[in-house]
Amino acid sequence: MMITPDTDWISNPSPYIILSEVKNKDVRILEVLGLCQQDPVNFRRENCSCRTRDMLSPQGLLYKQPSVLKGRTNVVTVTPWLAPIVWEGTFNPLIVDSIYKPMHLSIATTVFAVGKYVRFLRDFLETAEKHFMVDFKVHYYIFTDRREDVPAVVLAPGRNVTIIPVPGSNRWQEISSRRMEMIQTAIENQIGKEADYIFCLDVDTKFHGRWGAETLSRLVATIHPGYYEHTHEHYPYERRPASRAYIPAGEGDYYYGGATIAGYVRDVHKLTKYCREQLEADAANSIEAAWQEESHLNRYLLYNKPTKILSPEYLWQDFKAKNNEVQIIRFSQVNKNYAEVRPNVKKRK
Ligand code: UD2
Repeated sequence: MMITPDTDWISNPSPYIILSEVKNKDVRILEVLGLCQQDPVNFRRENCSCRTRDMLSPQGLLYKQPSVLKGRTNVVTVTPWLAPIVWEGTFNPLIVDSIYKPMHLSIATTVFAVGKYVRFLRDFLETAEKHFMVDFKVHYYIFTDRREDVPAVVLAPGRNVTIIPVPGSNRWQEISSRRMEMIQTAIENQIGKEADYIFCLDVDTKFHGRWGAETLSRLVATIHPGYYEHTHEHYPYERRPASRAYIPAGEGDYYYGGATIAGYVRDVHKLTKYCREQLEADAANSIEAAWQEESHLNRYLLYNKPTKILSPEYLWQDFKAKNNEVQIIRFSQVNKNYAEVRPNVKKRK
């Protein structure tokens, strides 16, 4: 059975790699073997190949020897399901870059700038060019209803922008939630054919420090800066059983922010599709989860554990004072006048 030049899929079945490569009869054999699932998106083989790449590090690279005994002690750096939690001091950028930069990965980055939020785009893009996935091919997908207000920002070679027109809305909750559906559709139409990884980011933000390949993984979530010191009974989970985002008391890991979701394109596609379906099911029952798509995201991630978690260094809020755990703020939500920028107002968390 001729399937793929590498055999990693056997130990780590990856149906999307297989589907695009094999002839119909091989797909049938794989279905019988339980290795093949149908998916609406025809992901190219090379889009998914990142998982099978070797972690090659060049000979002669000199760096501080990693220790088995010494490391960060004032924060937890691994989850109970053994996913890393990325903090300053847990990775060596030199090693990470030496492994990932030669892979020539394509990184899709979605950002929504609808209505007055278009004003945040310039700072977002300019600071991203300084700090975000520097030296990688980054394709920004800007979803906006104000194409004419998208600023011209000089991008480094290999980086480009596509503007995707979207309708406005008079409810900010709808704009924020609808991102799930629109990202899902954009992956199916375009991003799935182009990118290895995808980052979905809030626009009312700025980068302040390195955000590099240490953030790459299959399914990446970020701990919300407002709740990392709290236990789950204090999380703003959706607590009404009538909502599809419901999380019963007693359950919970971390509270994840809706501002940064990332991973392999196919895994983020699965997540956005799930959230979109749950949002629609809630809407059909005239219910809106406490924090819209973020509530559905938190439910999804409770039962579909992320493979890597970004610490609050990767999602801070400008109004919060820096503290001992957070040695560097890499990405932060700017202070905004909610009453002024939103078409309708709701108190922030
Ligand atoms: C939180 C989340 C956000 C989202 C929201 C709940 C963090 C730090 N932020 O932020 O990701 O989950 O709760 O729905 O975790 N937008 C527009 N135009 C608008 C309104 C929103 O373009 O009029 C877009 C924009 O990209 C913005 C994003 O939607 O960054 C989220 O909206 P927000 O920043 O107003 O939501 P916020 O601050 O409550």
